[in-house]
Amino acid sequence: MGLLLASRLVERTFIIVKPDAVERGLTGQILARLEAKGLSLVAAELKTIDRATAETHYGEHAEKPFFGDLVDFITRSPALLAVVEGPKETYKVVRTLMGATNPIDAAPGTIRGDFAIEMTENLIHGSDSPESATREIALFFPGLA
Ligand code: IDP
Ligand code: MG
Repeated sequence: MGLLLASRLVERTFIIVKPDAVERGLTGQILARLEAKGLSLVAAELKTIDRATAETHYGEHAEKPFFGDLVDFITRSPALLAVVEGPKETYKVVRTLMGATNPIDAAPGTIRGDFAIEMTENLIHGSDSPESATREIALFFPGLA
């Protein structure tokens, strides 16, 4: 009974260890931080994201001036796509570990604060809400949804 109840508290979110991180050999360190925090890997795949999928994933930014550069960047070489889970508010746990979007503003101790220095190359994506997590997991890991 207790175990059954506990299992319902599991929440999943979606991350991308972006091409810059894979190119720089930071994948292991980034995943290690998420695991050390207490999150578990549910699925992971190293692949080059195709343009259409990138445009869907970043659809909220389609009208922004940096959209073309963002799609070029996220599709330029393999990225590590992954689903992680934790006991609650997993998306928020990941966002806290990531740090601010602009690495200039990201606090020391965060992934972006410690390893990145400029936009757009900020190493990691994490879903920004449970709803975004559901949408993004369905886009990248349809078998899990
Ligand atoms: P997030 O990754 O922290 O959720 P978003 O605002 O969703 O940030 O932006 C998505 C990605 O687009 C960022 O991670 C970054 O790579 C890129 N980006 C965001 N704002 C800018 C900008 O003003 N110039 C260039 N790239 C940007
Ligand atoms: Mg975002």
